[in-house]
Amino acid sequence: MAIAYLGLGTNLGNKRQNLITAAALLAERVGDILALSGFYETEPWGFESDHSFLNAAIKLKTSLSPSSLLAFTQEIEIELGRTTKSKGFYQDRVIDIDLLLYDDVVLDTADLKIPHPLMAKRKFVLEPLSEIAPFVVHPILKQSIKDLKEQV
Ligand code: PH2
Ligand code: MG
Ligand code: MG
Repeated sequence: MAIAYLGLGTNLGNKRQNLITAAALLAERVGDILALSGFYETEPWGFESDHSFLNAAIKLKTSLSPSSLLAFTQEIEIELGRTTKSKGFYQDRVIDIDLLLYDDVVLDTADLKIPHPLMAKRKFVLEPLSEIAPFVVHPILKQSIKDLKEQV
């Protein structure tokens, strides 16, 4: 069993419902949800949009490997109506589920990088994550999530 942390974001449709549905499908298919953060309204980061985001973080206990976990999260994104993946630029989306941390695993493949390469730069990730994992240490930066949050 592994402990994984996921970041969820949505800025289209019924955002609250999108997060709740995504969490329910994750609980059904990928493992037990051990913690769910509050929902944070955030401004679009890295692109211009009239639609604000709702962001959250989830702590999950799973027997899936990182790549299987990625496959399940991508399937859930598509089921919830996600049409396009960001390719070089960001776009509005119904749901985005990002794999942030997976135990102390460091992985750098074409399809999947863990920890999420941009997590330490993103307040919309660190704020919900530090609510449920303040003392978890980033396996590359060797700093706690709480400390990282205070630096962005
Ligand atoms: N996700 C992005 C890019 N920008 N901004 C906010 N506020 N929330 C997000 O989830 C988000 C973003 C890429 O996945
Ligand atoms: Mg993302
Ligand atoms: Mg994503």
